[in-house]
Amino acid sequence: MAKRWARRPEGSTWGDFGEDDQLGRLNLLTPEKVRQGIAEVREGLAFCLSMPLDYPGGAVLNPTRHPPRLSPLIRDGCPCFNFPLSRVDGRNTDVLSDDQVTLALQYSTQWDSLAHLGARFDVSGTGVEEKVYYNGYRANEHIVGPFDYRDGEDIPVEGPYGARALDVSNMARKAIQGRGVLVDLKKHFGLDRHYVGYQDLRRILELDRIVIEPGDMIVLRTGFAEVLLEMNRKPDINVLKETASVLDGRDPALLQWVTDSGIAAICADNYAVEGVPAKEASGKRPALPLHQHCLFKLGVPLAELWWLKDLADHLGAKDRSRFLLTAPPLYLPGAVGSPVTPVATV
Ligand code: UVW
Repeated sequence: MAKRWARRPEGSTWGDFGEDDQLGRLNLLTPEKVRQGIAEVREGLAFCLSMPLDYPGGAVLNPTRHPPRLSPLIRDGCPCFNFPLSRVDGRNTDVLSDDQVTLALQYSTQWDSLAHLGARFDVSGTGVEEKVYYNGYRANEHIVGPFDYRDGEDIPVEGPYGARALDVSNMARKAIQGRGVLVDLKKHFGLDRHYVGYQDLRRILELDRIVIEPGDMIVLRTGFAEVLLEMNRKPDINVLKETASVLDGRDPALLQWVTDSGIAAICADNYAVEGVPAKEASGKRPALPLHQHCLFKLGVPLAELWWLKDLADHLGAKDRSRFLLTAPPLYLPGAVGSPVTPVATV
């Protein structure tokens, strides 16, 4: 197959894992890395790292993402909840409930796949920018939505819509398991909003004697989800905007650390891992610089709104940071994001 790109973004990993790679740094979750994760299981305790999926509540954190709507399936015109199967056959003794959900896939505890964010980039080397994603997969050809958004006109595109490459099904098949390393930002910065740059991170890793190796998944506890949970599905956006640490996506040294460290994924308990809005920057620039660096350039998936309090408190009390992390997304072909019920085992 011909390469999809003649030029790759500076500092990217495109092609490093293969011309048609769709996993990015998740390739570093090797059998050896899974064994390293399993070697961290000493107590046999498992922690659920998901919020209830009807949190944050409302459509306040992101006005386009609404809470899940559950409803009974309809069976022979009747809502199938507590449905007596004697209506099908008088001899049946069963009572059946069966349901469905309309769910914004990134509403709550979630993964961003590599199809979540791309960029305009001159992949062909012709001087014309195209809309592309990790490893040169293209908007409208591989990531297909109802419109080809051109400057000045929106051209309808035929469905079916969804991601035909880089979607979460790649991550599900990979089964995302390996060594997680918890970094407790809340312990150092408290619950006030703080943009964490490379110097902050380096200092915390040193102070807490945390060693991160290539292929590890870094898991950042900021305390954001803890404040959110206390709001009991009625989030106060004015408080949340000022709550907890976020990574500073405009810090080039931090982005370089993500590159150099070889981490396979970044997971956090806050809204978007990085600060949204990102710090001011002039000229043409990404609105979500860490997303662009990780999802588009490096192939490092991001995970957000995880529940990390119980794990962080436990590891902190034991002076530990490493654990076995198991976090496959839904095996839902075409989806660009996915709810996840991550499990930490220590
Ligand atoms: C944004 O799109 C702002 O963040 P997320 O990664 O939650 O989708």
